[in-house]
Amino acid sequence: IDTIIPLKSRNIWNKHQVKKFEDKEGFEGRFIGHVETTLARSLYNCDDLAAYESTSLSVRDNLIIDWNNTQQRITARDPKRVYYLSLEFLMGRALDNALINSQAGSDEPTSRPMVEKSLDELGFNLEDVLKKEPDAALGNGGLGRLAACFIDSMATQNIPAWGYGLRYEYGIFAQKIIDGYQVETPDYWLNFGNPWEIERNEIQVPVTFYGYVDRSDGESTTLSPSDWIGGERVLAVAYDFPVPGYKTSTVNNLRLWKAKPTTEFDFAKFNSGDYKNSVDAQQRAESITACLYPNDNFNQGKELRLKQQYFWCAASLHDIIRRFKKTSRPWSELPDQVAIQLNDTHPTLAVVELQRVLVDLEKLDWHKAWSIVTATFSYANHTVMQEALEKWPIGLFGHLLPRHLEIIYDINWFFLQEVEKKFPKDFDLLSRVSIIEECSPERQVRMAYLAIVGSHKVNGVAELHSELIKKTIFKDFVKVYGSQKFTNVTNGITPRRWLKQANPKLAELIGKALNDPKQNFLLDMPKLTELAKKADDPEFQKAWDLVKANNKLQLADLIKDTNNGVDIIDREHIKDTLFDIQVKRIHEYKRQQMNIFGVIYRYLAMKKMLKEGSTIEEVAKKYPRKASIFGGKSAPGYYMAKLIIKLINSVAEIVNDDAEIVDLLKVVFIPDYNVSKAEIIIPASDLSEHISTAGTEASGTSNMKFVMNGGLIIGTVDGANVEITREIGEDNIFLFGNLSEHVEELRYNHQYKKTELPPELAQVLKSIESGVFSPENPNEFKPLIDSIKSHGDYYLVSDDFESYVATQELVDEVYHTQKNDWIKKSILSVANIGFFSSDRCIEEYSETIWNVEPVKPET
Ligand code: GL7
Repeated sequence: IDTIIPLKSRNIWNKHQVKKFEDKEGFEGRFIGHVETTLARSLYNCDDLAAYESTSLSVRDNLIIDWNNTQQRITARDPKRVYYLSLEFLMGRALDNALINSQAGSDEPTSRPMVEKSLDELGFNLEDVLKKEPDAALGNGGLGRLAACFIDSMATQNIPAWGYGLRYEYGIFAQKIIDGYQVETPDYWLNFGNPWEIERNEIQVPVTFYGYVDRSDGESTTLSPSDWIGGERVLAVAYDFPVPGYKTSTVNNLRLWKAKPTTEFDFAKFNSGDYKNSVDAQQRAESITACLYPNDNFNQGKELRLKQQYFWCAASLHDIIRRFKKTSRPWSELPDQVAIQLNDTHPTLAVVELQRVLVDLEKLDWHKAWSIVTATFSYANHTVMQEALEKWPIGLFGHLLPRHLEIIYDINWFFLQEVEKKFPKDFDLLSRVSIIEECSPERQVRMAYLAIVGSHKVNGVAELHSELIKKTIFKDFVKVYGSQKFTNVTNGITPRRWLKQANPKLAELIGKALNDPKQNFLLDMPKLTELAKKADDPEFQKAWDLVKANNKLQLADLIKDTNNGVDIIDREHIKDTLFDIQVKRIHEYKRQQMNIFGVIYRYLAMKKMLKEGSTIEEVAKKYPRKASIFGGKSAPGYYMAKLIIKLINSVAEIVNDDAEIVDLLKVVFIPDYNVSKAEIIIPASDLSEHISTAGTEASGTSNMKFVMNGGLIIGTVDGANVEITREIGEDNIFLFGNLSEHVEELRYNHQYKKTELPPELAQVLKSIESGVFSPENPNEFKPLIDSIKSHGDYYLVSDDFESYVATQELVDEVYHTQKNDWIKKSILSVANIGFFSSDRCIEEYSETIWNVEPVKPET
């Protein structure tokens, strides 16, 4: 490239080389420059919002310089790259993270303290400025947040990687609680613009839908190059988000696509005065990237969702292929240069699209093309729940993507032949593994099967989960392919956001204890094991406890803010109030209902003691101070989950107002749980609940976040809880409940045998039925009760309730009578949580699945 640019021009560019700011002076110059020119504001009207925007733009300038260098370095070295395709990236806020991850100047490990000082001198408080940023909430829950943690780790480890997703105009809805009910309001997060995105109007990819396949020549078959004559055409415009690594100048890219209409405008309609219809196409195009589907672990099967998926896959693949083609390598080398990771089945159409591009456009032989495709893709499964598995009715599918459906039929045809060769005449097996499900009223495409057949590796997200998929939903594929195709990569979380950013005081304390004031342990989390030496040190325990108490005060502030200024938590007793927290999507399988039943049980028992003449001190001895804190969104159409939210709020109302129990028990529902609230909530937990029915939670990642922040866990033997226990030791976790291998039998018993409710639960359900928590409408919660009593108790609340309650009593005892022991458990847990850094995940994916290596910046 250098030789094409004339020397004169190069000299001018070099003379004006854009430089990063390195110190306070430099930052201030940038800041004021952006206020006055980019924002067209001034000293006299620079408010917190302007300060946020200007700080972001200034920090972004630095990132973009590093971003350019990173991309040039990668282009020059031309290594194998990873593309992480995810429909969700739950990023949260960007500014604080960028300040922590980026270095400016040489002596500070991050640019944060310097910027904080500068802003202070300019008359702003960094914390207030940070709060001006809306969360980028382009995801539902764990799956989307995992993608965000992974791209942080990929940048930190200098992996040449890009994320690809959609730029939703509206992220996950904002949750309001009105009269105890969830009410959804739109999340128009781009209201004030977004300083973190770079609109790339020069990158527009046409994407086609509908239409038909033209085979009028009569010669070709579905296996030979075919002409797809599309109907609707839209454009995908790229928006880039810089992703900075920690303590490295690598800045990777997250590219999100926005749909916009082509300029082909219906002039005939416009001229005939039919203005409304002439802009219809325009509106239809934009609707593709308007909204994130707000379902977690649930497949709704809407055409617009399939459209989103194809739009995103087609645009991303086009981009990936364009980049590959620049290197003029033969197609056979694509898998040596490109690894594409499918985050769940949502991007599985990319498999079909690549086959289409290779066969129809590049004219490769079908089988050559297919071996390139399967060597390029890998697929991560994130759930075993039937209702979450994606299936598309072939009518809908073939209408939207006629050529892709043909290709799927052919992929299936060759796959089934392979199976038939290995297992002749096993027609049952053939129908079980077929990518097309023969079912009434209509046949369906099974996306998970397509993803398996189209990938060279398939992984689950925790050991238990990876074993379960081999034994249940993908059992037949293990038979067909052998078990080598299936592997495990246990999830992880980024310690930069979930320790340093969320809990700076704890990170500092750890840094001191490890003799690592620059906090290099954040890049090498297994180093935390050294902390174990301090677990018995009374001074250290005291400092540890103080950090926790301060975090609890901050959470008390948040609770006050989000509950109309009412101070629910008693600050005087913050240290001896156990903060028991369950924050995650509301779902029957996650069993928030069991948690609130436990709270009711406790409340009833306290009332009973008082009634029978015990003093409040005696009650306090048996049931010491506790705050039961909940948070999480329900899918808007999920009736039972919404009823659980209402029950929690109804219980809160009764319990919190009950003067008789004088603050011994408080119940809180924090509305609109999101990433930035999680950063306040998680560091404040003494105990957190991960109590899914065994075998239902693939991994969970908040369990890791809580432990990394010194909280203990009450949990079932499910998902990553199993490995957390192995790492931190079973003395440091409160496990209870039935094991996954017994779930099937227990469910069977509920269906076909008479089962009794345990008395503890019977009592709780009776109080709900009698209207204690809904005096105006005692029937309000009947569906919740019926699901346990009459509809087979699918989530096995009645089977686990006794051991849950008993384990909670053990928790009380340790927390309130052996506090030093509790703190010791907390320290030991943090000491052994290093395995769950997402850096370790990315290493595993890089080595065992993607076969990529870091490209380090020159130092
Ligand atoms: C999930 C799982 O439910 C969750 O257990 C897991 O931690 C997460 C990331 O692997 O993926 N699967 C899923 O469909 N959603 C999840 O959060 C929405």
